[in-house]
Amino acid sequence: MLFNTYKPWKFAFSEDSEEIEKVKRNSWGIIGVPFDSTSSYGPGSRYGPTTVREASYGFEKYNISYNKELKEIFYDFGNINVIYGNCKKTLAILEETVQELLEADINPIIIGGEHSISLAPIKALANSKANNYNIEDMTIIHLDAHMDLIDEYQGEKCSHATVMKRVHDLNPKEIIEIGIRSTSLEEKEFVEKEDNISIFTAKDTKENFDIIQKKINQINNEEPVYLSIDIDVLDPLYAPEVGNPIPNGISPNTIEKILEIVAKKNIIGLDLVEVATNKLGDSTAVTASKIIYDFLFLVK
Ligand SMILES: [Mn+2]
Repeated sequence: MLFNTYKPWKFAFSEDSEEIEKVKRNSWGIIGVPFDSTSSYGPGSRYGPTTVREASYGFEKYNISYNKELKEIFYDFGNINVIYGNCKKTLAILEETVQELLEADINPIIIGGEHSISLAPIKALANSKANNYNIEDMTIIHLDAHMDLIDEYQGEKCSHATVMKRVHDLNPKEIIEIGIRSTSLEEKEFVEKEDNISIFTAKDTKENFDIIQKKINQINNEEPVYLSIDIDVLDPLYAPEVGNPIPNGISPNTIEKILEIVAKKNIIGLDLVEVATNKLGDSTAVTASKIIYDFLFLVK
C-alpha cells in the first residue's frame, strides 16, 4: 500500500516524536516562531515557518555538492504560541521553550518569524544549566544585509533592527557579521568603537572571501558558536520575499561555502529568519529550506 506521508507542518525527514522526553539525546529540534509584529517594511514573516517547512518536501536525502547523506537525527516540535504585538512576551515563551529543549539535550533550529526572535535562543543557550555554554566564550556568526545594531528602533528596544545590539549587551566573545550592505551611521560608529564585532560586507564575500574564511577558522574548535541567518543576506534575485530587501547581496553558492566552513566549528544553535511569504513554493522559502538542509548535512 502506498501512503502519502506529506505533512507540510513538519519538516521533511524529521523524526516523529510527540514527547520531548522520548527523543534521542544530542540531536536537533526545529521550532517555528510565526512572529512578525515589529516588521517595519515588508510584513508576512509569520508565514515563514509554514512555507519553509512545506518547501522542505522538494529535497532529497543525498547532497551532491557536499557528497553527503542526511544522517543527522532531528525533530520538528512545531510552532510556539506567539503573542502578536508583544515582542518581550513572545521572546520569553521562546526562551523557555529552548530551555526545555536544552534540558533534553537537543539543540535548537529556529525558523522565523522576524529577526527579533534570535535573542531568545541565544539567551537560553547562555543561561542554560543543562550545559556549560558561557556567553563570554560564545561567538555569534550573523549573516545579514543589515547590522541590526541600532540601540532603539521606532522607540523600541525589542525589534528586528536592534537584535544584535541586544545580543551584544549580553557580552558575547565576538559577533561576526557577513553580507552587510545597508547600515545607519549610528551602527557604523558603534562598530568602530567596539573590539568584539567584525563586519564583512557583501562585497567582501566576493573580493576577500579568504579573509572571511580565515576569520571563521580562527574560532577555537571547543568554543560555542551560534549561527543566525537573515535570509535577506541573499540578493533579492534569490530571496525577494523578505522584510527588508537590499540589492547587491550574496548568492546561494556563497552561503554553501560559508556553511561548509562554519559547520566545522562547535555549532550550538541556528536560526533562519525573515522569510516573508505565504505562497507555497516561493523561491525565498525554497532557498531557506535548502539552507537548513545544508546545515543538517554538514553539522556534527
Ligand atoms: Mn536583515
